[in-house]
Order: sequence, then structure tokens, then C-alpha cells
Amino acid sequence: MDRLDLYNSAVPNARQKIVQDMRFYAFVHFSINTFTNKEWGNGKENLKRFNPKELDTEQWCRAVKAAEMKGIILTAKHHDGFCLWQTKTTEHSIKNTPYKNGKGDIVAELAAACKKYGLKLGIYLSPWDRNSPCYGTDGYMDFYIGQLTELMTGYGDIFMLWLDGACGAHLDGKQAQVYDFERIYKTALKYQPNIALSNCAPDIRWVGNESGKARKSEWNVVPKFDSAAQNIADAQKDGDAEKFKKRCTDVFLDDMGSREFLSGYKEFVWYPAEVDVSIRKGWFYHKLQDFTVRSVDNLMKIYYNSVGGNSLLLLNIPPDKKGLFCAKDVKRLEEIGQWIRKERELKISGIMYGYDGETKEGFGVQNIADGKTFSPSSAERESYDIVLKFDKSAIDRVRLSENTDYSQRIESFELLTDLDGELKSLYIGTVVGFCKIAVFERTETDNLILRIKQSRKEPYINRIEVCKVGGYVPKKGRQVL
Ligand code: FUL
Repeated sequence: MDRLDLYNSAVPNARQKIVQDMRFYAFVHFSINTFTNKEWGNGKENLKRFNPKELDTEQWCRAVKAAEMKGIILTAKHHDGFCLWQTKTTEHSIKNTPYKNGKGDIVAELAAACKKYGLKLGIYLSPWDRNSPCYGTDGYMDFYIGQLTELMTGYGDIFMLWLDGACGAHLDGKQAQVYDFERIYKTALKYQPNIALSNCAPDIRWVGNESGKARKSEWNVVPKFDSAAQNIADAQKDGDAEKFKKRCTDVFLDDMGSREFLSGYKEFVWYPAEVDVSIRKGWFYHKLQDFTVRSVDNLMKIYYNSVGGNSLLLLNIPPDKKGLFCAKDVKRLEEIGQWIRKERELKISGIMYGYDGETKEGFGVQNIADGKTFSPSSAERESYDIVLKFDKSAIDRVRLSENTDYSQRIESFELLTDLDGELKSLYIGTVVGFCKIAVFERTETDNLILRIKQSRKEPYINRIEVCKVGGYVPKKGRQVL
């Protein structure tokens, strides 16, 4: 096996593929912090304050669906240790609040609403727990696994377990916990075989910031770093940002997967990036931050940068004290959803010609978009051209995907068009992966050439969609050559 075959042998597992197909999903930070106006609670809060009188998980689902997101991850327990479900593991839970006279269960309410609206449910269960007396002792893992088991067995299918690495045990004068991550993963997978493990976990990689930025070239095939999860968690323990950066250089590197970078390593894994960001300044709701709700342009820029740049997008919307998403946030979600849907409707049909110029039967533009894979008739060559012909239209974007069962192979590509015998370059790109959206200058034409200039052996494309103008163009999001 040569080096390129070795890289190409890293492919997504079934659980990663489910999330890759979802691409865009929501985070909901809701807890006692919502009522105390904090981002990090200390675990000593008076639970009588928790009483979301109009809580409506269906309202959350409608808004999330309107934005074309495919699931919701709920903070079942944040760092303060307060549990939103009827747990047997602690008294620090919803049963000791006035909400529904202690009989409420917000995980159950959200699970039912997600089912009704066709959304997937994910769970955030903070490893760091500022309330549990056993945190930092040998007994804590049993306690945590007990909570995880309740959540994994009582609420139907869970698509993702989100393991936050944040920890400030020193703030409470406590010993930092050494987590048994293997045990956590095993427990989750035992009850939820389709669950993807994210953040301090092996399936989905934290992109390395919370501001909505993916790298210019986001690779899925990266070196197998040693116990990355524990590294991240350990590094966050003492809250020293510089130390944190040094200890988990892997998630902060600009280049995690180019051919040059990979040449220094021996083992490789499929590890797609997830961009987590809040629609507002904080992760939790604070009235004073109502003015910080991101603009449509900012959200669409994040969308094109992440979903359009081979990454997953996890967008947080925090409910207020009533237990509802605010009108402003709901409006934004509707607006971005409209743009996302509109782009899909602008897809042009036409005929596709293969690398050797021949028309591939059954591989019209439509068909390739339906998930069939276009593979080359002859293996290795200098560059691979695919030509699309369609009725003359003004176009300004192309949506591409590789069939990731063959790994992520494309390293460099260009979009061109033949204008009366003259080739005009429209876009110059690097990676494609499971989703690339290339937005370029409006051009009137009846053809498009996808030229794959460098790839790790022959590329396997399963989507080329040319779109007419009319889709969203972020202020700084169009490549002008
Ligand atoms: C961080 C946490 O400390 C924040 O409160 C939030 O949950 C964010 C998603 O992750 O590490």
C-alpha cells in the first residue's frame, strides 16, 4: 500500500456518515443559568428559581426546522450539575424545582417534540460537574455513567453525545477529574449503536474555536493523535489558555491534513470538523444580549464557511426564562432557512460529460445529485475534467461532494467555463470532501468544467450541482478571481 492508499483507507464509519448527511443542527443551552443570568453556574444555585412558565419544545423544533437544521442537542446537564430530566442519580435536578411541581422532564419533552417534527435528538452531558460531591474522586465515573445510562436508555434514539472538555475544577479548590473516556464511549455505544461521539471524542472533531470559523482547507483524514480527548480535557482543567493551546496543538493547527502534513505521521483516522457557535454572544440566554443576535449575513457567511467548507455546523439558540426562543432569533432562523431552500431550487439540470469526453449514460447532472458516484473510466491522469452542459443561464455557484466511502481525495480543483472558445476561470479551490459550496462571480454561460487538478488517486464525485443566480451571496463570501 503506498502513502496515498494509506490516506484513502481512512473512511467514515456509519455513525459519522449519519451526521455528515445532516450537516447542520442546533445546540440548545438551557439550565439554571438561564434564570441566574450566568454562563457557568457554580452548582450551588437555588433550584426554586427554575420555572420556565411557557416552555414549549415544539416552538424550538419549529424554529430549528425552519432553518433547515436536522437535529437538536440539549444541555441535559451543564457544568453546574443541574439535571433537566428525572434522574435517580442526584437531587440537583428538575424534580426539586417549581417547574410542573417537580414532575417535569425537559429531555422527555424535547424527545417527543423532535419525534413529532422529524428532528434528531442529541445530548450534551457535561463531564465537569460543580455540584456532585464525588467529582474528583474515584466514585465520579460511576455517577456519570449512571446519568449517561439514564439518558441513553430512556429517551429513544440519540444521534450525538457531546462531551465538553471545559473544566475549572481549580475554581472550586477541587482535584480535577481524570475521565474514563473509553467507558463513556462504550456505554453510549452499547445503548445507542448509531450515536456519534463529538468534541472530546473520536467521531467528530472540535474545529478549535467557538466563533464560527472553519479552516480554508478542512480535511477529514487527519493523523491519529494520542488520546486527543483526554488531552483536551486535561488541558482545560486549569483554565490556562496558553497551556491549553500548547497541549492540544492538534485541534489548533492551521493545517491538519494536507499531503505534506500527513507525511510526518504513520496512522490516520477519519475525523470531520464541527463548527460550534452561538446565534448570540453567550451560550445561555441573557436579556442584555438581545442586541447581539447575529445578522443574516453573518450567519450565512458562517454557513458557507462551515457547511460549504466540508464541516458540520452546530448553531446554538438559547431559550429565555419563559422557556422560548426569542422572536428575533426565530426570525433569523426563518430567514436563513429561506435562503438555504432557495439555493436548492436554483439547481440547473443538464448533461454531464466524463473525463474522456464521453457522455456517461445515467450520469446526468440530476443523477449525480441523487447520490450516484461518478468514478473515472481510467485511473490515474494529470487532471480530471468533468464538463456540464445546460441551457444558457446566469450562474454563480456550484455545490460539490465526494463519495466519502472512497475517503477524501480531492486536494485542488478549479471551476472554469468555455466562453466562445476561451476558458474563463470561475473559482479556485482546495478540498471538496462531503460538502463544498463554491460561490463565484455571476457569469452567463451554458457550460461548466470541473477540473480536478490534484487528488489522492482518482476522485469519486457524487454531486455536482450548478446553481442559477438568486441564492444568498455573503458580503465577503464570493471568490473573485
Ligand atoms: C464550552 C462551555 O464551557 C460553554 O459553557 C459551552 O457549553 C460551550 C459549547 O462549550 O466549553
